[in-house]
This record gives sequence, structure tokens and C-alpha cells, in this order.
Amino acid sequence: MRREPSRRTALVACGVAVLGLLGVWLLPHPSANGQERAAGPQGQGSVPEGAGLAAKYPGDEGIERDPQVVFVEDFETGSVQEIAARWGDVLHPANMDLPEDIHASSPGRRSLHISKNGHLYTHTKGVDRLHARFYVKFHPRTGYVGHFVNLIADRVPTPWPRGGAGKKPAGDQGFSTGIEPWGKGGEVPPPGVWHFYTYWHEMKPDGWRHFWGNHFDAPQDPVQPGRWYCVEAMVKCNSTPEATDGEQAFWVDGKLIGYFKGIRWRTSDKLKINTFWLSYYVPEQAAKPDRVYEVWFDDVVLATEYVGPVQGKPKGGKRVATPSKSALLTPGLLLPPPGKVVFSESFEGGRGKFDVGEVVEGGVNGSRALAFPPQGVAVWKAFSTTVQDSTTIRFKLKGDRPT
Ligand SMILES: [Ca+2]
Repeated sequence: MRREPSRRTALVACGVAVLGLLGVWLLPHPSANGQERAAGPQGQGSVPEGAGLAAKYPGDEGIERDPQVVFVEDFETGSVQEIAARWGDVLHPANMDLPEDIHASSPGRRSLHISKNGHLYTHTKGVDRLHARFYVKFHPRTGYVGHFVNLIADRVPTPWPRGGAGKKPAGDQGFSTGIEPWGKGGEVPPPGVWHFYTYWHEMKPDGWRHFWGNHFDAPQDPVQPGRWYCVEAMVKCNSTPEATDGEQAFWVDGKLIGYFKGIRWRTSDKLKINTFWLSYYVPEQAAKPDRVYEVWFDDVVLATEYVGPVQGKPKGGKRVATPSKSALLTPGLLLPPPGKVVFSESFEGGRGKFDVGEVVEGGVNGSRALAFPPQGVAVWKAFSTTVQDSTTIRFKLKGDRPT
């Protein structure tokens, strides 16, 4: 009698370690429903203008070695796939290429070009003040865009952005601000004017109690399509959980345009700015067939002080930076190193405390594994531990091939 093979899944190894943190906060999506928020005082001189840290490194040569610099990407090294690998996460790499289209001050040969939608997402070590300087150009026939470039504080950093529109983050879990062009409801031609689109625990809801990003607007000339700009955005955390002395600011071509003070970004000093999202997102319903949705980025420098535009020429002619790697990919830099293992089971000696399944050959590297039917597997009272910041559960699974 031929026995029909049952579909089952092998739980090949199980280990549990105490790590990191519990809790989730949801990352925003921009929406036209955002609240208009009164701008803070403009350009009061406590933030610099013009040349900044970049002036110490003509043509940005060696800027990645400055102790204030936490991430550099000039798009001169590697393929899109290799760039994505060192950033940590990419969306729609097929929409990206690396053309020889550079801004006038560029010390390199190529930039990152994104059509329609795509992102690169990366992490730095956690800081209390982050400046993000980048060069950007929109297609001469661009339309309005949605998501753009975000600076994010994430208490539980994940390799990829987490979704969740219309949510207010908890004060000890996260905040984010997007520097992006917007058309003020069609008042300004595409792509619009720069502003901040911001989520934090004291953000204001709209009339329906939805928490869309709050707008921070500042007077300026409209962004010209087809022209390279040097844009810099800064977020400075409040100094203590109670203080309302947080700030954000943005510069265009070295000129301070928007400066907003009095923000209580966080309720815990443990929450740091640690995530950078280079995103180009055009909502399908907003895309117009007569428009061309393409953008170019270059010369990204993230630092804990004002960077400013590229100054001068590199001594060695065209230069290539040593590109940075996501802090999330460096154990111990952003996430705590692995903690103590409180329980593990590799099924070499039987089912152990697991109630369902049978031990079979075919585990990792010729070891044994627990195979269990579609109803699943159960384990009860295998271990008990006091959860500090978090518990991580790690296991390997493989599906049985249907025959
Ligand atoms: Ca470049």
C-alpha cells in the first residue's frame, strides 16, 4: 500500500536569546490630510549657513573619516545591488540606475537615478542631532511626489521601513520627519516647495482624529524641475524628556530656509535618531500620464553637525569615497549584542518538551529535526525567564515538498 506523503514542516532547531526591546511604532505615509502647523521662528542665527563641515574636505575627499560623520554615500562604488546591500534595504532596484549625470560641484562621475518608486533605507549609530545633506534633481517634467527623504528615530530599528499611515508614535518609541517637496494643494507647480512632514508623540490630529504627518512650512521660491539642489535637513532631539527644546531645520544650497524650535520629540533619552530613508514614492492615484516621475540623488552625507554644500575640488581629481555600511549590519553598534541563551532545543535527543511532531532526519547539516503536521507544533513550559528589554526567538524552518 502506497502511503500518501503528508505535507509537513520541519522545525530544525530552536534557540532563544534575550536581546533588544519590545514594542513597535508605525511609520507614516504622507497624506494631503496633514495638519498645517505654525512655523517656528525663521533663521535666528543659532544654526549655521553657507559652508559647513564639508569645507574642511575639498570635494568631500575624506569626509567619511570625520568623527562627526556617521554615513556617506556618493554612488561611485558598486552596482545598485551592492549599494543596496551596504545600505541594508532597497525597494524596486529595477527602477534604479547610476547614470553619468552629476551636479556642478560633484567630485564624482555618477549619481543615483530612480524612476517612479524606489528607496534605499539605512541606519546610523543613534545620535541626538542628525544632519542629512544630499543633492537632488527632479525631471524637467516632474509631477508632485509623495514620500521623499526621511530622518527617523526608531527605538526598535528594523532592516526595512514599517508601514502604518495615520498613526501617532509613542514618545519613547519613535518620531520621523520627511524633507519633501509639496505643491500646497496645487498652489505651487510641481514638484512644489520644500517642507517638513513630521510625526511625533505630540503631533496634532486632523478633524477626523487621524494622525497624518504635520506640516512645517517656510516661505521660499518653488523648486525648479531639472536643476540640481543641495538640500540639508537637521533634527535635534530635546535635551531632556521634559524639555521642549528640540528643533528641526532645512537648508537649500547652503541657505537656511526653514527653522522650527520648541519641539518635544521624545519622552525618553534612549530614543535616538538612527535611521535614514532615501525614498522616492509617487502614489499611483497622483501620477499624471503627461508627467515624468524621475529623480536623481547624489553626495549623501549624514553627520552630527552642519555639513553644507560640497566645497572646492578634491586634490586627487575625481574621487571615490569609502562608502558607509548600515549600522544595523554591525553587531553591537545599533542593536545590543546577543544576550544569554535561556532555552534551546535541536531535537538530537528526541522531541524534548514539544508536544506534537516526530523527530526525523534531514535537519541542518545532516542533523535531526522535528517534523510536524499542518496543525502546527506546541511547546509548553519549556522555560521561564524574566524579560528585560526583550526576548528574541530564533529557529529554522523548511517546508516539505509536495510530491
Ligand atoms: Ca556621485
